[in-house]
Amino acid sequence: MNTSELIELEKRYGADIYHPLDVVIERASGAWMYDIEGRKYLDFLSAYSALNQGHCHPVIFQALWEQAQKVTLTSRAFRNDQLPLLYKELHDLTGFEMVLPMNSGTEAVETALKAARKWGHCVKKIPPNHAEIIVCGNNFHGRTLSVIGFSSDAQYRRGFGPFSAGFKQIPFGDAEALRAAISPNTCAFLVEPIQGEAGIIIPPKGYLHEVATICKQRDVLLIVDEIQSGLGRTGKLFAYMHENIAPDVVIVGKALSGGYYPVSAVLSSREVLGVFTPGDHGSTFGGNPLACAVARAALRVLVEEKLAERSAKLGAYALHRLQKMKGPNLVEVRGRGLWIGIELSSPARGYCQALQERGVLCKETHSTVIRLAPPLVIERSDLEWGLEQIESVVGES
Ligand code: IF1
Repeated sequence: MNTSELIELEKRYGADIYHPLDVVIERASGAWMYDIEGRKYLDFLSAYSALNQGHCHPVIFQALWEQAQKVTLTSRAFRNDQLPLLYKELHDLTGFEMVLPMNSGTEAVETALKAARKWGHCVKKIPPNHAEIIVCGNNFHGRTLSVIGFSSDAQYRRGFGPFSAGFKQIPFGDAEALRAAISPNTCAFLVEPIQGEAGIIIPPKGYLHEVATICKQRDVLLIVDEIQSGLGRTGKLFAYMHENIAPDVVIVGKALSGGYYPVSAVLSSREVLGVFTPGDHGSTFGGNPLACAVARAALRVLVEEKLAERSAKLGAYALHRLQKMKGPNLVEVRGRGLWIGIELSSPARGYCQALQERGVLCKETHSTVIRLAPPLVIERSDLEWGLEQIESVVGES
C-alpha cells in the first residue's frame, strides 16, 4: 500500500485524536527514520523523549529478544526474576529507596497521586477525603480523567467532566503562590521541572530549590514529573538535579524503555510507597519480565553511553547556535540539554512541514513553538545537518 492509501485507512477506521505529519514511517535506526517510499528523515522529536537511546538500539533489542523467548508475563500473582533486578538497578542509579512499576506515564502519575493521598491520610493525618494536591497552570501529566481534571487546557477538559475533586492550581514558576496555596490538608505538590507540552518552559533559577524548601517546611510531598524531562534529556539524569534538590517522589516513563515498550515507575521513599498494602494498587502488565529486561537494558545504555553528558554537550552547542539565528517570526530560543523550544510569532505547523520536506521531523507544541528533542545518541555531524535545515527554514536566508 502507498502513503495515501495507508493514511486513508487510518482516517477511516481510527479515532481522530491526532493531527500527525503525513509521513508513514516503516523503519528507523539511531536518529534516523525511513518512510515507506524510502525517504530518510532525521528524528528531532524522539517520540517526545521516549527514544533518548535512539531507535532500535541493539543492546535493548538483544535484551528484548532474549527475554521474549524466556517469559514475557507472569502477572504480579507470581514473582519473576527480572523485577527485583530492575528495582535494585533503579535504586543504585537514583538513590530512591523504593520503586513501583507501571506501564504508561499517566498511570505512573495516577499511582503517585494515590500514594500521596494515602500518605496524607496515614502519615500526615489529613481527615479522610480531604487531601489536597497542588498542581501548576499549563501542566501536562497525561490524559486520564483525574489528570485532565486539573489541566488548564480547555480542550483537554471540554466535554469530559465531571472530574475528581481535591486539586488546586497555581502559576508555574511562582514559589510564593505555592506557599500561599498550602493548607493543613495539602499532601503534595506535583510539578514538571521544565514544562514540556507548555513549550519547554524553564522556571526561574532557584524555583525548584525554593519549592523543595517550602514543601519540606510544610510537610508536603514534592512530586516531580520527570517522564519527559528525565533520563538524560536535559543534560543530567533528572532535570531536578540542576538545582540539587531531593524530591520525595519522582515519576519516570518514556525513555525508561528506550522506546521499545511502555514502562513507567514511581520512585520514592519507604515512608511514601510503604503506605500501599496488597490490594491497594496494581496492574496486569506493570513489572512484567519483558518490560523489566527492556528497562534494565535501557538504563544500562543510558549510563554506559553517557547519554546525559552527551545531551549537555550537544545541547549547549545546539542552543548556542540557534540562539544566534535571526528570523522574521522568531521570538525566542530556549532549552536545556538536547531539548529546545523555538518560539515563533506565527503558527509553527508550516515550519514543521517545511522541515519534513527537508528531511527533519519535529512537532509543534501549543501552536507557536517548535519543539526539538533529538535522540541523545545523535551524531554531531547529523545534529549539525539538522540545525542547518532549521536555520534555513526558520532563520533569515
Ligand atoms: C500525547 C504532549 C509531550 C508528559 C509528562 C506525563 C505524560 C507525558 C510530563 C504522560 C506525556 C506525551 C504524551 C503524548 C504527547 C506527549 C506530549 F504534547 F502531549 F504533552 F511530550 F509534551 N507527564 N507526554 O510529557 O505519559 O501516559 O503518554 O506515557 O498524549 O499525545 P504517557
